[in-house]
Amino acid sequence: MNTKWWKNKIAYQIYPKSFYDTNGDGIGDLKGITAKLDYLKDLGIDIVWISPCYESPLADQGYDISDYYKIDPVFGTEKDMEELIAEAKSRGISVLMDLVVNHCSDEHFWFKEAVKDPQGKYGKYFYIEEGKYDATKDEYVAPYNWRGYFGGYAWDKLPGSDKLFYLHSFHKKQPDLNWTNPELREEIYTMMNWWLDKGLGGFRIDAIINIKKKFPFCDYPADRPDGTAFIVKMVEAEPNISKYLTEMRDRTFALHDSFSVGEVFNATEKEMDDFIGENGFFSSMFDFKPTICGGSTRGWYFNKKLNPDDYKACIFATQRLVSNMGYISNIIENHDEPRGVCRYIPEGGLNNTSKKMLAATYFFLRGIPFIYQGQEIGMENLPFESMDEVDDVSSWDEYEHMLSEGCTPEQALEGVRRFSRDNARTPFQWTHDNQAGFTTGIPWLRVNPNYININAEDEGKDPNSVLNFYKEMVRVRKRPEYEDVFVEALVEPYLEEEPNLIAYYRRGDRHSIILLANFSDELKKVPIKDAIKGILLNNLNEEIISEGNMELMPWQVIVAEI
Ligand code: TEU
Ligand code: CA
Repeated sequence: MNTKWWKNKIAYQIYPKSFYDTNGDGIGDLKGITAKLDYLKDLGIDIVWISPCYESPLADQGYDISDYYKIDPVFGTEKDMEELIAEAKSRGISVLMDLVVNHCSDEHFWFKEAVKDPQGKYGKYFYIEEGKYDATKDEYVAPYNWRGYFGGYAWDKLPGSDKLFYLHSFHKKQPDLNWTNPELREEIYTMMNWWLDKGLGGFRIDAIINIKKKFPFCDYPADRPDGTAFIVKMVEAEPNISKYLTEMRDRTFALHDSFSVGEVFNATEKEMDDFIGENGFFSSMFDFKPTICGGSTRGWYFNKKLNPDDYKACIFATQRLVSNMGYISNIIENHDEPRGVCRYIPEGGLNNTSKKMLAATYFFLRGIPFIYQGQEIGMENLPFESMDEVDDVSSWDEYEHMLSEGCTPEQALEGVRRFSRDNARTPFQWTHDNQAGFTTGIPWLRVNPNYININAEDEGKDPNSVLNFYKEMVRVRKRPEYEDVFVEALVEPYLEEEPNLIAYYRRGDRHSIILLANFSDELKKVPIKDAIKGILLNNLNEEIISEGNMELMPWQVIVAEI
């Protein structure tokens, strides 16, 4: 069974902690999501991915799960989840949960048992190894020099032992699960099917590439003065992940005709087909090319400021690579990234017109468009005033790293302002009332002070708002008679060499379109060879079409039928 029911859908990511709080504790909850389903329906959303809401000590905001079968009380109950799935379904919306199975929490029963008996059944659910004996210190130190995603050694002492270490690619409260163990894999498939049987539409699969490990374990060449090597070097040294992912697909997704979207950073070009081709491991995976672009190993402060041509090169490279082999999922941001409008719109050019332009540019690419909560109202980064306002573990690690690379505290804070994950985690701005209408209490993370101007309620009433532009984009993209062009047709870049212009054709069997986006504050005259049959979308009120040319105003985007 593989009906690809999802290929013409619009998806939306919810970060539950920050979406909508119904009981005044300052933390968003499942009832809050259910309460806002009509808002999502009105926006035209078909698929909702909810970041983790399972039982968790929240060391990494729920990406550390202590019981996969339970909902954390802070978010609600299992019954709330069932209600949410049913209410969504009655509005034609499928719910995806977040599948976090590279690791669990150190407070999970499995890990607690492993600590009690490292040699026993549950010890084999994790990677537990004897440390290296360091004679100068007369103690055991990490067995290998791997550095985790959040900084520091990826190996920590197993509680109660002075010799044994366990592996954690992420936070030390997130021990890696041992995928070589068939018993562990069975547990995971059983759990997935239990949730899928409840009527989930599928899963977003977290950090999945990390389940592959290169054996035998060894040290890797250090890439920081402390002698550590980024753990990704080990992951990338092992080419093969197909055994586990094929098994997972056949034992779970395939049985339910689910939609599955992988968080995959490191797939090579020739692996694309394995991942999202006709018989791929997943239905789709995210395009992270623009996310990764410009990154520096020296830390966020040193990342390149992207210009529109960098962004263009990324999105077109992915479109060429995927072609019609499968469906990529397109994003401008998520809960791990700063707001897309602050990243891809050139400095000084941020306004409602340019926000709409960026939106249309990515939204009409071939693939599944994902909107991250708040993106549709034009939410922006938080202007952090000091590190005291930062909650995220990864931002703290980056901050320290930037200092060690010679940044002043002010420069390191600047890096955090540009890239902190908390930029996208601030509470959703529902209204211009106190705390942006997100909570009646004190929100767990500061509300962006711009909620007075940027909020869903006011934008709903303003025909020229970013929100209403998103609604219009969704309407255009979902017109059933245009499926040949918006779902199937390939993206053909146009005038690719023209600076600050992003333009592409999509030619379907019945309809064809051209998209033109002027990523600059200057007028731009673009030669057009085709007769324009109609304008499907425009972020400004007029279009200037003359003999063989289209004149674009600053930050204008036009989708025209040809
Ligand atoms: O992220 C996986 C990932 O590869 C991270 O390195 C990501 O790039 C990081 O957030 C950068 O700061 C996933 C989740 O999306 C993330 O929220 C979790 O923290 C992580 O897995 C661990 O579960
Ligand atoms: Ca709450």
